[in-house]
Amino acid sequence: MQKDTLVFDLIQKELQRQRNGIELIASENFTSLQVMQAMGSVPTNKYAEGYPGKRYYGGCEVVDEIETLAIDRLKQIFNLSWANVQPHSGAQANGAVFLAVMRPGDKVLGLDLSMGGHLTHGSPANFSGKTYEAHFYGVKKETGLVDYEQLEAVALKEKPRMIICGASAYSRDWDYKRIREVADKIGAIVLADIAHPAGLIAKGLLNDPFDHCHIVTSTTHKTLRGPRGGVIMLRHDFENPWGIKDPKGNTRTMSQLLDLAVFPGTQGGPLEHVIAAKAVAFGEILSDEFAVYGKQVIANAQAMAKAFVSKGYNLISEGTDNHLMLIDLRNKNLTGKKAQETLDKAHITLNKNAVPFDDKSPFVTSGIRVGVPAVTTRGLKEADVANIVDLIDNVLTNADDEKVIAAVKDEVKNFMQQFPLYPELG
Ligand code: DSN
Repeated sequence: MQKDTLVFDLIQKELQRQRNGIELIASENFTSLQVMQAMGSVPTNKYAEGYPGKRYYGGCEVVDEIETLAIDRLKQIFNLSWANVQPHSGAQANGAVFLAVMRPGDKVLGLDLSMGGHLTHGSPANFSGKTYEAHFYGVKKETGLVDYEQLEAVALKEKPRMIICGASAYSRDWDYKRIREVADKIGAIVLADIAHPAGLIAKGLLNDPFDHCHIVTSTTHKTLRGPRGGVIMLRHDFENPWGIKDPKGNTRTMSQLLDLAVFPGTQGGPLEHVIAAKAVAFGEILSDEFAVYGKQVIANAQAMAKAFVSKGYNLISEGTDNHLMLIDLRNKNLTGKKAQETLDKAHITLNKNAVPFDDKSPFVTSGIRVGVPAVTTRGLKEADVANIVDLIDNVLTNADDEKVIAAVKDEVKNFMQQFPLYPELG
């Protein structure tokens, strides 16, 4: 068959875009070449509904080994008793947790999307807000920090079956112990969605949620630097508090409920080529090199935050503990939309983002979210990210000057040539 040049030319074009630009979307990263090679490999041809040793198809002996390796490595990273590596995404992982823990109409309590939360934590636009009764906590206006008093007050009033912690746009660490104490007062399950900071938690650089939160989910492609996908994890398995039994009358444990909720509950055949790539990424995370990466992510984020503050940018919570920062642009007379679009022209990629108590719509927003996992993978250090802040500031203070923007675009391309991306791909 002829090579599909139309598609492969576009893939080549995307490689050049990634090489020539500065990638600051907080949820993106660059996988290793071997993670990508595993993704583009023959397990994609295999149907394997079920779990290792218990499949609905023949010929699963090799993918059983692949999936078992991925599970074992993930268990080693986070010191787990059980893990499911089949969720196709973080949203699928959260969907399966809802199915395992909640019944339609049950109450859930999550961080409000407009305060940094996630769609799957109860947003009315998402299955989680349509199927369940969602309640929210936020951040404090004065500090930008999670309002744990509000969380507790809403939890005690509404008595949700599940409390979710975790965020998409929150730059500070979480007090998981405190959330569990609230949950224990009302018998709620705590789900920690660590999709954003998982790679930093993996190396002990942020608080560990696993002893306090009953269930933990994550994506695998953000700070974990693996293929796009999701996982569900338990450090401690436990009997389901609702006494749900199997047909033989045995009480199902939470791990069994979660396995059933992924397959057959919400997914069919697992993507074994992606699971192979997850196994590769998990192997990389177990290395000492990954700890060096994690520390550099935090050092870069802090250097970048400091550089923004020195140029008069208003950071929510005035800084960061993790890999990202959220910037309120109202004192710069810019919307998030305008900033994103203008920076895009200079090949600096980030996303507009609502800031807490935003007065603009989610399509416009007053802020931008900036993250460093991808540029850190490319080898940038503190001085380099401070230089990026200079470039961003130049674009944003000359947002209607096409000449300045074009000059910055050239500077960006030259600057990033010092940090080769996938040189093996030619
Ligand atoms: N889209 C992800 C992010 O950018 O944070 C969340 O799902």
